[in-house]
Amino acid sequence: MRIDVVTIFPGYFDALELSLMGKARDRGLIDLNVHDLRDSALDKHRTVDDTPTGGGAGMVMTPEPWGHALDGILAGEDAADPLIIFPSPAGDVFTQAMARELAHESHLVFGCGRYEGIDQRVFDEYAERGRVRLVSIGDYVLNGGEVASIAMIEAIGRLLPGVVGNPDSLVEESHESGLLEYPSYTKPAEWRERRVPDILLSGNHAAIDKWRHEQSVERTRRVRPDLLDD
Ligand code: JCK
Repeated sequence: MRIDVVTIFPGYFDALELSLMGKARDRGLIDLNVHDLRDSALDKHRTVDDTPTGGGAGMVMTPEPWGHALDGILAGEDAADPLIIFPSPAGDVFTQAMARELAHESHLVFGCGRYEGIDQRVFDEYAERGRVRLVSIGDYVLNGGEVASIAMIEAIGRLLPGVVGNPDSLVEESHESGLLEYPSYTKPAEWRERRVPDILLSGNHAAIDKWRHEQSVERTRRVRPDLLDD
């Protein structure tokens, strides 16, 4: 999968070089390209924002640098191939189901806004020329699209075949209980007078599976009853 990111803060994406994504990249599974939007600015001050037309607080990202940056990334691409994702508080909410869909894409482009957001005509232009989605990672306010893009890239990246070290963990997930995870334990069997539940030391795998399922259901009922509604 090819991933392009357009941002005024390329340094945020250094986090993706670490661990999981670094491996995926080394193995040629993810081709991540981070572009500094300011390199597409027209003036010597590399300006990317201006006052909101019609008035109001804050600044809005101007369309010209976005047009230049995105045209460069999309040059020579079939318009149907890349999917441009703009993280936005006004977007569809990102879910595991959406991550699974996006993991089938061959080329994702993340456009990271800042300030009060991006001039509407940028979305309109690229939606007319190809595929565009506005996506939110949840109902809280961030300062820009970078952290949202990193969360989405990590969630999508770990679903690509060969990315996660232990494929069993994805097989388990793919059973898709829709439940929260059961509590996990490792060695030692006793720590600060806290024992690992006896059942997990019993060697009875049917009983362990049943116990874990019950723990998942109980935890979901307590913390996220909305997940049990369907
Ligand atoms: C992209 C700029 C900052 C902050 C105005 C929004 C009522 C507009 C996001 N889950 C998420 N939360 N925030 C973002 C996100 C924030 C962004 C940008 C994504 C670009 N900002 C900003 C406040 C507003 N308010 C609610 C008015 C922009 C995602 N994904």
